[in-house]
Amino acid sequence: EAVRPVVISTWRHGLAANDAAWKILDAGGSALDAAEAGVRITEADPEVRTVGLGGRPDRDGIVTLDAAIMDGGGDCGSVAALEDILHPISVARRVMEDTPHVMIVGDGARQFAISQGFEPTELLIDASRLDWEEWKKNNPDYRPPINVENHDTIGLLTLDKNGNIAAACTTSGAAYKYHGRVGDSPLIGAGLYADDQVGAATATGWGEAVIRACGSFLVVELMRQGHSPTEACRLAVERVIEKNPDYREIQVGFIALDKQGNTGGYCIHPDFDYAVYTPDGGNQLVVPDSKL
Ligand code: SD4
Repeated sequence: EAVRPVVISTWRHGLAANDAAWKILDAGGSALDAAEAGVRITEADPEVRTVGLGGRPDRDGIVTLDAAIMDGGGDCGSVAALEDILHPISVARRVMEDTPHVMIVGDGARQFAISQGFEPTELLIDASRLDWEEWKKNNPDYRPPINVENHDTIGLLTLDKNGNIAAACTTSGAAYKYHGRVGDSPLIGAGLYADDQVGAATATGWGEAVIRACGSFLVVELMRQGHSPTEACRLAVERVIEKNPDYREIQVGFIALDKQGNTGGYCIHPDFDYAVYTPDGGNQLVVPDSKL
């Protein structure tokens, strides 16, 4: 018996994103519209210091954003290293729908966004600028920190009343990264993947480790082979561990949704949580099992 609709998203800030996505699904809207609307809440929230407005800058003090969106039919769009635009997820959707391309980066992405009517906005808030100035003082070697806290992307997966699936992922990336660094989040198959035949997955944590394992694609393929969402996430974390000998220093978490509406997640370190919205359970925070 399939459960519909369903929304699942990463971290505690996923609760507010789920609410926005749920409104659309409950009214009969599409998985794709709901995924976009959900993560726009997080992008616009300056209290979330890892996504959109208020996101931590790179080591040069510049906020650069990565985002991607995918529908279960296979269509997808993404932007990376985008500056000055409040809603990168909506720019990613325009790349998907209004260009022959999948991915546009850097200054080209900014120009594309402006040509589509997006207004340039200052994304660096005072609190994030002050943190960065403090970080610079204490890090004369000017290298981004690798640790278990440097994360909190929002990735959000939706299943609509018609059984269609979508995924969205948006982030300011690793704090104090090299200028121009791109993480897993805007890479189709790494930061997210969706397939109406199977389900969808998204990742959070140290993006380099997720990229090495093609993380989200791997989760979906494991579900295709018959694994439950949680088991698929656990096996993908095992693969990440194989490919990243430094895994004790980093966090990686996956969440997944299958086409029947089952959800799950798994991570390396125990500090990860995610939000699930179902017709029976309402909107709830879930703490998954972890490797360590
Ligand atoms: C990245 N996966 O850019 C993202 C980081 C993250 O908040 O989860 N950031 O590596």
